[in-house]
Amino acid sequence: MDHAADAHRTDLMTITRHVLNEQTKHPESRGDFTILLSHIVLGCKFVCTSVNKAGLAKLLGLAGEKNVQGEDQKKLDVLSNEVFVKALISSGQTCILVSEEDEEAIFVDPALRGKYCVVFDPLDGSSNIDCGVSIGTIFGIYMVKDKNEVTINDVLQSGKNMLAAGYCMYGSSCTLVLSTGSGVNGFTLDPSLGEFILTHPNIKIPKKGKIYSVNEGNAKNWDGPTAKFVEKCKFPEDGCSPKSLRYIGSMVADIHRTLLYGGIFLYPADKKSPDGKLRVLYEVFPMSFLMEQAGGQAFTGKQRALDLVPTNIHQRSPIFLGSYDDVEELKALYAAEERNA
Ligand code: AFP
Repeated sequence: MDHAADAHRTDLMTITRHVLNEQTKHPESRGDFTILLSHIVLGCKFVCTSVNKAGLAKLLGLAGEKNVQGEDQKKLDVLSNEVFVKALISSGQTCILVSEEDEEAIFVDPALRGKYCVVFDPLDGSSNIDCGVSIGTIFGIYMVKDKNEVTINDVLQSGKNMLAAGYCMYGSSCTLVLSTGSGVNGFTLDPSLGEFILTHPNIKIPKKGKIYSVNEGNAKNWDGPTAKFVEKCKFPEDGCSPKSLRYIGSMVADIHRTLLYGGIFLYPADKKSPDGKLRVLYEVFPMSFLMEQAGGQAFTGKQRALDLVPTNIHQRSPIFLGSYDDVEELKALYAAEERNA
């Protein structure tokens, strides 16, 4: 019997145990973050279960449609939003919530307020639900200075002020990837235990990758540097092999692959959408935070993504993120264009 392997199998590092271990590095902390995270984890487990049985439970389809009992059906993204909003408020640790699903920010009732702001997309990639492609929840966490005097500016901060960020991917397995600012760790849900177990400790993105990931259908509207970069991926000038193209169209799944295998994910500006498509607060920032924590880079075409300061909660930005060297190559093309302008 391999006792070492057996000890490893039976010494389960759950996400809560991991965060409590991290907490011991901050003697001043009182466990508030651990409580908040356990409520986020609960939301992820609920959404995971709902995604898995969506077809059976007839959760698919448009919000407002009636099911066979004549009851109003909630679309999965609407349901997921409700679950996260309620889980976050009931944690007693939040003061402002910004969700992709809600036009306005939610200011938590003062009696239930804590010191954290959570920005999130409860079910990103929802156009993929009906065909069973991986989708996910994305979240970022800020802390307010004074929970009794919160304003919208507490969330309109640059991404580098985030305390933590993560995503949960609902795919062939349910994987939660988290950074609290000291590296990136991945946890997989063990459905029999109902616990997320550390399966991907200290994720580091390869320095250079062999994959590029972009919606090439938009190519006719790209700017010069993006078009040149993608051309170089296909027809490298340095004798290297061309890169492979992989694009799922579900940011969580595309970023998860990029983190693990390396490469670059691009959602550039184009002539039709000068600000790109992806939202700064709950798509660009959390993924950029994770990418930097894993040793990669995130760039908007003009600046480091985490240096952006959004002026509205649903603002969009172009984004390029992935392996350090690949993003560096793209940055050089933008710099060259600026020099020649
Ligand atoms: P949906 O939530 O509408 O499916 O959009 C998904 C998404 O916000 C992000 O997850 C993808 O990376 C991106 O949009 C895909 O956009 P395109 O369909 O324009 O390629």
